[in-house]
Amino acid sequence: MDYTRKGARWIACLAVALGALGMLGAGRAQAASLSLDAGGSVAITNDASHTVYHLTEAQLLALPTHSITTSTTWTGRSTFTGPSLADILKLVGAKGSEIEVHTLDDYTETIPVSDCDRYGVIVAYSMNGKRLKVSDFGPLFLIYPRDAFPSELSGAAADSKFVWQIKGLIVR
Ligand SMILES: Nc1nc2c(c(=O)[nH]1)N[C@H]1C(S)=C(S)[C@@H](COP(=O)(O)O)O[C@H]1N2
Ligand SMILES: [Mo]
Repeated sequence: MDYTRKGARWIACLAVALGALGMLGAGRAQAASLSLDAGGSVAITNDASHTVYHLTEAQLLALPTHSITTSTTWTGRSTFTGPSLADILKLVGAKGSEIEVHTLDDYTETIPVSDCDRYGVIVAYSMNGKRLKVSDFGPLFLIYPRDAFPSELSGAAADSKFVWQIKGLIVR
């Protein structure tokens, strides 16, 4: 018996197995699972302290999808897809005129609810058919039809509305 060769083969097998596990782990870490907390002036809550309604990935994916094809300051002309902000607000029974959008990187931007009607704003979870990674504007990215309203939605002030890494909404 050649124990040295057998040992080497065993180590090679182990390395392949560990490599596969590592890739699985990385894949799962990258796959941005979707969730969104809606708080403030909402009609329904489902958390212990009755302050927010936590939308699960399944709920977000079950909402009708809308697509906006536009360029942004960070991305070339692409098709973004996800539920409309209006449908999310309807689902939680939002009663207010402004929405504070909160992100994983602790950025906050306040947008008027009237943007829903005016621009058909969507909360995108995919770009060109691929789910957005946290490292690439995911898991949720507020998208406005910039190319359709260039004068209103271009420039530094408008850029602040394109909020990525969204984790929650507070209705005011
Ligand atoms: N998640 C997240 N989205 C964000 C921001 C942020 O800090 N975090 N900054 C906003 C603001 S104020 C502007 S002007 C642009 C900034 O884009 P930049 O970081 O490429 O300059 O993105 C907007 N979206
Ligand atoms: Mo900004």
